[in-house]
Amino acid sequence: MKQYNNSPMKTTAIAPANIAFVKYWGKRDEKLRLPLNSSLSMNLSNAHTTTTVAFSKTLKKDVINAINDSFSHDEQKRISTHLDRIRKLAGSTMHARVATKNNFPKSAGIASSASGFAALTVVAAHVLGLQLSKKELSILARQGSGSASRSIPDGFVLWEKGSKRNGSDSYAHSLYPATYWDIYDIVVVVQSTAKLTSSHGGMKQVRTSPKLQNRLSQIETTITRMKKALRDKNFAAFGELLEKDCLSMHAVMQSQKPSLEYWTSETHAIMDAVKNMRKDGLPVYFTIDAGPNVHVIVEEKHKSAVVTQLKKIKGIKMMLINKPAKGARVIDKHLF
Ligand code: 2P0
Repeated sequence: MKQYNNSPMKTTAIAPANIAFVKYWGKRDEKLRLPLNSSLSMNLSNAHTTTTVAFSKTLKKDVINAINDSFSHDEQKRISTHLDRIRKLAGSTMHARVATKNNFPKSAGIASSASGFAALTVVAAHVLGLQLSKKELSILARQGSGSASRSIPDGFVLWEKGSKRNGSDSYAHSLYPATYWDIYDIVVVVQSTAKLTSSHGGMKQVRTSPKLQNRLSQIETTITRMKKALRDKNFAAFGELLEKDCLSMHAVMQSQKPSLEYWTSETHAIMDAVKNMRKDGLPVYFTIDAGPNVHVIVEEKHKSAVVTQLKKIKGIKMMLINKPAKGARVIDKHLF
């Protein structure tokens, strides 16, 4: 790990959100955000965070500004704590001015912690002159938010759970670049209110689920099969695996104490519509995160037919169409 002497005073980075095809749900170490299982995801082209950071000797504390949005006190603290990790690595005591902006509306229900902490990690490390590898950046981003580790590498990504207690082997790497496969994630937004239980809070209760061990015992096999389906671009095999893993994670959530039930009647209606489209010969699959919105996964050649069918469902607020995207990177268009 080297430090440049003439590091820039101000830097900006952009990072995508991601959708997990094999989900992360549960930690073996809270503080280091080490997961119970490996997970596999795709970066999203139409949902990203841009963050500009400047460090200054004159600032008495971090000044954090969310453009078109606001951060709670706890969110500001979490960002400062993450900056502390990066300052410590760089041997710096300077505070930062931070501006951050999501291109997707908060109401889209897409978690911004993955794109947010990936962008913050890349920009702060760069502006403090740290020369970190993608692996080191992913490990660092993971400590801000687990899923942020997956927004560092490009395209289709595997986050290895690792086995070391210090987390030095729990990081994400790219399986294939964004251009590898023309598949789309149509985020079907049905609800725009903030969720009642955060992922972090929900995961704390994961061990109360009697279904957890069964899920964990299958997950390495699921990942091996999904990697094969990806390698072969076998969309049907890939889709069946991603749907099965989504249902397995939600079975764990629903059987936790207290039970976590994120689905609404609209969620069920979209799941049914996807199954019906399949019956009618359209290859299309769904996955759902810790919320009611449905991610509909389809190959490019069937995208418009699927969008047409989805538009007929009542209660849909909007659709965000994403293809695979590059990971976090420095850009030269600053927010201040
Ligand atoms: C995932 N989720 O794999 C799963 C699916 C939610 C459901 O990763 O506590 O916000 O910051 O490590 O990263 C959300 O987890 O949780 C998540 P923390 P994070 O995408």
